[in-house]
Amino acid sequence: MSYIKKPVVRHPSLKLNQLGLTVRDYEGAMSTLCAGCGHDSITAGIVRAFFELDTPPHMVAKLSGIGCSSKTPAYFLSGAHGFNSAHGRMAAIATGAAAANRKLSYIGVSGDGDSLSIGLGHMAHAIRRNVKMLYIIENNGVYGLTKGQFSASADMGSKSKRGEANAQAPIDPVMLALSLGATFVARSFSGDKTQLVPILKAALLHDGFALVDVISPCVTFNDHEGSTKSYMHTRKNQVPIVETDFIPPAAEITADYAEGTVARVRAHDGSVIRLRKVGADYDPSDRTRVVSFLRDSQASGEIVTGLLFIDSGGTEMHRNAKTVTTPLVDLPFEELCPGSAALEKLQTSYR
Ligand SMILES: Cc1ncc(C[n+]2csc(CCOP(=O)(O)OP(=O)(O)O)c2C)c(N)n1
Ligand code: SF4
Repeated sequence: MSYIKKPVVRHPSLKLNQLGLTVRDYEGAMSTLCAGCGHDSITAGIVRAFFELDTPPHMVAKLSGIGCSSKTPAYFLSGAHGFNSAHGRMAAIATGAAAANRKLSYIGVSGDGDSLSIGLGHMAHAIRRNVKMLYIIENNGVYGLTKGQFSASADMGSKSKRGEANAQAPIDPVMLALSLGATFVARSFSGDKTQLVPILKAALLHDGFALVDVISPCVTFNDHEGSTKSYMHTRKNQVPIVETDFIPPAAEITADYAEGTVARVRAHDGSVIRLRKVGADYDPSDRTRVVSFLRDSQASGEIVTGLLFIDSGGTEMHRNAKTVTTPLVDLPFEELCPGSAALEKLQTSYR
C-alpha cells in the first residue's frame, strides 16, 4: 500500500485535549486518495472524534479490508494498533481481536463493496454477536479501487459514469443491521461533519456493535448526474431526522429542548447521548417503527440521516459469552494453558 509520511507541523496555539495532545497527534500518513473523495472527510471526522474523546491513541485498534475506504486507517491515528486484512474479512478479524483484548477501542473501516458483497456474512455475524466496535461503511455505491463497477448498495436505476442503469435491487446496510438486531444504527454524509462527529463519538462509546453508514461520494467514478450517491443528489435529498448531541461524563448540560422532542440515552461511562427528534413522532428506540419509517422515506426518495436506532440495554459479546475480563496477553501461561489434567476434566464434563 502506498504510504507518504506527513510532515509534523505543530502550531503553538493548537488546542490541547485532557491528555495534553493536539489534533495532529490523532492524524496518520498523507492520503493518496483522489482529491475531493468523501472518504478523506470521514477520516477528518474520525480524527476529531478521537481527539475530543481524549482517547489515548495506543488504546485503539483500527481494522479494515480492501478498497479505497479500507486504505483510510493509514490516514488517522498513527499511534494506534492496526491490521489491514483481506477483502471482506475486517469484521472477522475485529471479532477475534475484541475477543482477545476487550480493553482496546475497536474501529473498523469498510466500503459498501467490502461489507455488502464478499464480507456480508462476516459483518452479519459481528452484528449478531454484538461485538463492541465502531463499524463504518464508507458508502459510495461503487467499487472505487477497481474502477467504478456498481456495488451491492447501488440504487436501482442509478447510472454509471458511462450511462448504464443499475438493474439490481440494493442492499441497504441500515435496514440489514436493524433486521439482524443491531443495537446502534446510524446514517450520515461525509459532507456533514457537524452531524458525523457526534455520531462517531456516541458510536465509539456504545457498549456493543455500532454501525455507521456514511454516504461518501466517489468523485472519480460516481459523482455525476444520474448517480444517487453523488454530492449533489445527497445534499438535495438528505433529511436529518434526529440531531445527535453528545455530552461527555461530568460535562454540564447547558441547553434543553422542549419536552417530548428529546430522547436521552446514558452510556456505561456516564456520558449522555441526547437525540433531538426533528420528526415529532420519531422514536429511535422502537425498532419496528424505525424500520417502517425508513421504508416509507426510502420509497419517497429521501435519504434519512442521524442516529436512527439505539438500544443501550443489549448484551455485548463478552457479557454474553462470560469471557475473562483480563486481556489474553496479560494472562500468565499457566492460566492460558492449565495442562492435560484440566483438559481431561473439561472433556469429562461434556460426556
Ligand atoms: C478476494 C478479492 N476479491 C476481489 C478483490 C478486488 N477488489 C479490491 S477492492 C474491491 C472493492 C472495493 O469496493 P469498496 O469496498 O466499496 O471500496 P471503495 O474502493 O469504493 O472505497 C474489489 C472487488 C480483492 N482485492 N480480493
Ligand atoms: S476512486 Fe473514488 S473512492 Fe477511490 S479514492 Fe478516488 S474518489 Fe475515492
